[in-house]
Order: sequence, then C-alpha cells, then structure tokens
Amino acid sequence: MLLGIIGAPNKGKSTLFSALTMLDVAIANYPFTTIKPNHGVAYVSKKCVDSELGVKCNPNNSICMNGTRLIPIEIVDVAGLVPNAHLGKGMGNQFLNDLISADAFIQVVDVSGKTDENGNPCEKCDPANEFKMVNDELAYWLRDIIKRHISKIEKKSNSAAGLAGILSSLKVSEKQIEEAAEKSYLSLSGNWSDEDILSFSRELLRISKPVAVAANKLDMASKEDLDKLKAELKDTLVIGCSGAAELTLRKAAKAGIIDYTPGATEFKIVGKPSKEQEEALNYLAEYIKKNNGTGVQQLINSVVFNLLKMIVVYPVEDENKYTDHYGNVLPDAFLVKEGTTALELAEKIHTSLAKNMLYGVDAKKKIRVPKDYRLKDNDVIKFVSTAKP
Ligand SMILES: Nc1nc2c(ncn2[C@@H]2O[C@H](COP(=O)(O)OP(=O)(O)OP(=O)(O)O)[C@@H](O)[C@H]2O)c(=O)[nH]1
Ligand SMILES: [Mg+2]
Repeated sequence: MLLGIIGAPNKGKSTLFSALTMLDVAIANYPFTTIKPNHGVAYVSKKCVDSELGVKCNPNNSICMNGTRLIPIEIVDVAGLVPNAHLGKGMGNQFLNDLISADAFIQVVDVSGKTDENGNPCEKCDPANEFKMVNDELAYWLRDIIKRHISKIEKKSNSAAGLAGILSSLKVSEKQIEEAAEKSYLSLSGNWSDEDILSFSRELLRISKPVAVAANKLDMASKEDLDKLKAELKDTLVIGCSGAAELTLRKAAKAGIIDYTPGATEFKIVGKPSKEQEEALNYLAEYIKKNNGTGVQQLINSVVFNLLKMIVVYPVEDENKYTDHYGNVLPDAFLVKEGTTALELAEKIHTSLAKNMLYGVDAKKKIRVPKDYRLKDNDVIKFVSTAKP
C-alpha cells in the first residue's frame, strides 16, 4: 500500500510526512523546501484483537502499543505543485512520476488560508481553490503520459488492454479504463483529441486514485474555516489536522518526555520537560482534548479504512492459541481490501499455501470456512492445506 502526499507548496506536506514516519526531513516556511521525494513508512492504527481474545500479542509484521495495533504502509512526500506546473512552472510535475503507483493521494491544504496557491503568505486565501488547481495539474500530468503513448495504443485492436498495459505502472485495471472511457463518452477505438484525453484522464484519476484532503494548520484556523472547506468539497473526504502538533507530540514521546499513542486525545507527562516544553505540552493537551486529537492519525486511518475500504485480518497457524509456527501470538496483521476471499489472502502470504489450500478456519468461532469465504474485519484465520510443513 502506497499513499502519496501532494499539494501546493508550503502547506505542511513534509511536516505531516515527518510526523507520520518520524523521519527528519526539511521543513521550512517558504515554497519548494522539498525538492527530492521523501520515502518512509507510516502506520495505520486499530484496536488489536488480543484483548477481545484474552491473550497478549507478540507482533511480527506490525507493532502493538497500549492495545493499539500499528500496521505499516508506505508513504511518499514530494515537492509542491503550482498552477501551470505541467508547463514547467515551479518544480514542474515530473516528480509526480514517483507517485504513479500510489493507491491514494492525501492532498494537504492550508485550511487557515494563510498561504496561496504558490505557497506565499496570504490573508484570506480559499483552500478549495488549491484543491481544484492540484486536481487539474494531476489531470494534465496523466494526459501528457497518455499522449506520449497514444499512437501505440491506437494500433492495438483491444484498446482497454493496450491502455492497461501501457499504464500498468499506474496500477489501473482494464475495467477502470473502460469505465473512465464510458464516463467521458469516448470510444476506446476512436481517435482522441487532446481534450478527449484530458477528460479521460480526469475520470481515470477519479476512479483509480482516490484523494483525501488534509485540512492542515487547523491550529491556526477556526472551526468555521474547516466547515466552509468541508461544505465546498462536499464529495471529498476532508479531515482537519495539525501536522505540527502531531510532530511535536511524537518527538516528545520519542524523547521519553510523554507517553502518547498516535491518535489519542490525551497524553501523560512521564519525563522531565523544560519550562518551555511544559508550556507547549500544556497548550497541546488542551488542543487535542478540544479537537479530538491532532487529526493526523485519524486522517491516515480514514484514508485506509474508509476511502480505500481496507480491513485488518490476522492469519495464524494454531487456531486455539492464535499463534504462528514459532508460538508468536497474533504475529501478523494484514491490510486487505474489503471483499477479499480467504484464498486471495493465502495467495498474498505464499503461493504454495494457496495452491494446496483445502479450507480456512475462523479461529474466533472455531468453524471451517470455504476458500471463497469473504474475510471480515478483525478476522483471525488459519489456512488448512495439503502441503507438508
Ligand atoms: N501552524 C502550523 N504550521 C504548520 C503546520 N504544518 C506545517 N506548518 C508550517 O508550515 C511551513 C511549511 O511546512 P512544510 O512541511 O515544509 O511544507 P511543505 O508543504 O512540505 O512545503 P514544500 O516542500 O515547500 O512544498 C513550516 O513553517 C511548518 O512549520 C501545522 O499543522 N500548523
Ligand atoms: Mg516539503
């Protein structure tokens, strides 16, 4: 799973990335601080099933913190996009190629309206304009990729397959391509004008690359600012957040000053903060209490669980002890798309496991489930196959 952080310059993309990954990256109050993409690992969080099952877990592919399972996903932060980036303005748009295989985008906007589309200071800019500008630039980027390949596609008899092949790095399916063509009233066998390719690109992005909006710098904005943006972008998932607040809290936790679980609405001071740090922490304690957290963990969880409709499942080898081969309790938490079958999950884990699979066992209910059983959120599942261990 890969999430791409995009947006205009100076919106807090790298701050959000740094908070999510705890990696040190360049952050500054001017446009184009980020030049090269930052790659890292972030974690989605969900209540671990261990307490429900009355056991204590030993995670292997994930982390468990105060009963919360943290599951890794890849995340990339790139340079800022400005109006006419496709014509080479600002840093251009070539850096978007690093996000070509993203499953979804998080677009960071400044909900306080204190920076404009170019990342320069502003009094009362409307972040909804940024959203439109960035979506336009994404569509131009895709249009230009397709344009470069269109002659090759038009020679193929089956154009959806041809396009899917050419756009394979974009992780789009033939079905999504057919749907995008239909929605933009285009025949896949026809000759497309630049305008046609642009309409198709917009639809394909809409279908295959969902976008959530991180309404960032909420600490400098009012509730009305956030409500206004939500109303303007009513068909889009908009989550208010403060990347700066989250970064401060995670840094304080890393330094052993506070005990803080990402997403929590409170923390405990466990170390010895300086007078200055204590003041900042008191402010943040109030802030997260009032705002139900910093919004950062809520953002990434909403993207994965609501926008991308992923569920969490725990494969085990022993359905009674919930352990793997080595006796680790609930070692792995997998993120899979809603509707994934037991057999499809087995394929993800190991091809031989899937090839020889006979059936699954729902370890919570201790009942057999067929290969085509559709996994449910928080399932603990054992695979029974004919293969010798
Ligand atoms: N008040 C407040 N300031 C923030 C927040 N997030 C980021 N900032 C500040 O906004 C400025 C820009 O932050 P960056 O993370 O560098 O922004 P960016 O979008 O990565 O910028 P470019 O790489 O230049 O495109 C810095 O001064 C940050 O400290 C936030 O949640 N609240
Ligand atoms: Mg940056």
